[in-house]
Amino acid sequence: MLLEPRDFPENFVFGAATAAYQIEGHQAGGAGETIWDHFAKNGGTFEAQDGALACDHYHRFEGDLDLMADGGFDAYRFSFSWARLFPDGKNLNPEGLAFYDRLIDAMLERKLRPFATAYHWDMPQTLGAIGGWANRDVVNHFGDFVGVVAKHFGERIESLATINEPWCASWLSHFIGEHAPGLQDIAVASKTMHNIMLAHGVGMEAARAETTKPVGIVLNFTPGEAASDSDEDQQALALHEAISNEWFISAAMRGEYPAAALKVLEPHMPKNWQNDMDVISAPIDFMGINFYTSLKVKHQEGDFPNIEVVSRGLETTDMGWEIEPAALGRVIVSVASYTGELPLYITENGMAAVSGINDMDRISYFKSHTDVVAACARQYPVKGYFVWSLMDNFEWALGYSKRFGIIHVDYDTQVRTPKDSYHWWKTGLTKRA
Ligand code: IFM
Repeated sequence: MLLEPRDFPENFVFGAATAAYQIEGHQAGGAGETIWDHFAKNGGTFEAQDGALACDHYHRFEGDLDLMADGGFDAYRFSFSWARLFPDGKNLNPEGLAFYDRLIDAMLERKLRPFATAYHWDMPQTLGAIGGWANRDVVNHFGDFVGVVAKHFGERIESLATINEPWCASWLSHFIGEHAPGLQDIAVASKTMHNIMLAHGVGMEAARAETTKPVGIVLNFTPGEAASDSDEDQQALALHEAISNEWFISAAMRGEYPAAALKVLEPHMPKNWQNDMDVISAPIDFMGINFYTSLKVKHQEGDFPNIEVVSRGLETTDMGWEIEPAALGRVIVSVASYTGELPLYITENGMAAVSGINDMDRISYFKSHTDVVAACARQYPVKGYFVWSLMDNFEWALGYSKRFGIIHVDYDTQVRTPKDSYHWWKTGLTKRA
């Protein structure tokens, strides 16, 4: 049941991941209102909770980084808050720059390699108010933000991902309506599905102009299987795959959107979207894979998208997500069929649990998933793995009700307590020395 680092290739990177809005505490340091503050205020989150204080990482990052370094991790995957750096979407906040200077210096002092993400969902509300990702101007503001990040921090970070999980920032937020801004509008959602990928492309250009470090994107994958061989169930599966998984990787790697999804989305997409595909598919240096779960789907009568998720009776996490480690292997094989020799990183993997400090269930989750990663890394260019998450944090629409951390956070006192899973990682990783 132990982590065996010698099962992984030499120089394999082990890290822990977080995201700015989920941990920093947005009330500090002159950050602007984000689309999530706005969404929370309007009842979009559990008990209207928001990221105003979160884990107060803004003031406590040194202790958090000490825990990570002491746990034997090599790298920290973090994100730059857009609304901290550009509170109104347009003007730079020097306090924001100074904060990330301190944070990156503190990582480097501890020999933690900084793996950065530009957009992990904290869009300034001023830009949300003009349509967010449905408005092409916002894409240009995003390019300016990435340019500043790459210019100021570019040579001190290990790599920069433009966008984290574009499916969540587009479909989940504008069609399913679970994430900010909470819309359920196919016309708006279709525009965001394209514009978020254009933002990736524009972000790539802006970053390339300012840094020589690797630049890429982080996608989430939820592979499906069909409930039966019937045409209807197979179609449900094809649509699920096209919208959730293939849309983003196919655009970034091949400059094409999958036909099954395009058929539905195209009537609503921005005019002349085809002209953007070269920008969207400009070469990247790495691909990040976020993986949590897989699904069985069947046809559902009624409204589009006519997909019902059916239980396979597998064990579930506290998110209700079924646990199928082998599906991570299928994702790696499928991603590599698009990316070839490009370095791949498992940029997020982990589980929400109610088990508290003695989180044996989380240890089994990590063990079963890292075994799959180790096996795949013998055949595919998988270069690293990041635990989601370093510590309990603001789980978006579910507020603080779900705990993904390997470190427990008491939100009343901000006391951090490493869980058994933290010690499991530490025992495995420190063997390497
Ligand atoms: O907490 C999120 C993270 O921000 C993005 N990926 C999935 C995690 C768990 O839901």
